[in-house]
Amino acid sequence: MTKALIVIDVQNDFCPHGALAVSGGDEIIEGINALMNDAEAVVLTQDWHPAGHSSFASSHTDKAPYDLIDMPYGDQMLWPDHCIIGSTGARFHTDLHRDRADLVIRKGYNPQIDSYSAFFENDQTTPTGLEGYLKSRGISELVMVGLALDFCVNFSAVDAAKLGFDVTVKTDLCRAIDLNGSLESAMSGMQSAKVKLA
Ligand code: VGL
Ligand code: ZN
Repeated sequence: MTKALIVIDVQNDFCPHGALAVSGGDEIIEGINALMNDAEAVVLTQDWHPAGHSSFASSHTDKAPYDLIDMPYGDQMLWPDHCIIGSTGARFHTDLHRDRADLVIRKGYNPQIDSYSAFFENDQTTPTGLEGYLKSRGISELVMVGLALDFCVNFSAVDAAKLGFDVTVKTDLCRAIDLNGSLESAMSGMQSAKVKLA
């Protein structure tokens, strides 16, 4: 089997001092760099939002970060402004060996739709192109790591499993946001989708 390492959103805004800091987000980078040697392909994802993105609480009146709103495609959690295109916060953490990437896939650039998953936007239908890239390279096995375990890693892993990839999430090389039980439901959702948790 040809294997790819998929590194989700190891960006400054998800690391300590970032706009949407995930606790311990920078602790996983050394281990992720080491794993890059074990895969035939390395894909990095980058959360990449225009200013005023619809997933930002600041884009709505009377809303605060972590409120839920109803979007045409379903529930959407609102976030602090983060990963704005071209900003320092959107850059990969400097310790990440980003020069090792075969492909960088950016997501969340559509102002009206958020995109947690590396495969589909949150409408669950608009593809990012990653499936085609991996399948045309003959890649069937994915190892996923990164930030945040309960949001972008979770959505990416479940979509990948539904698309027929053999998916393993290395949870020790992930960190979670863990809001209102989001970590627990992500773990059970990944298990039901036949994602391997290692
Ligand atoms: C993420 C919330 C908003 C993530 C991205 O990378 O998990 N979470 N945008
Ligand atoms: Zn985002």
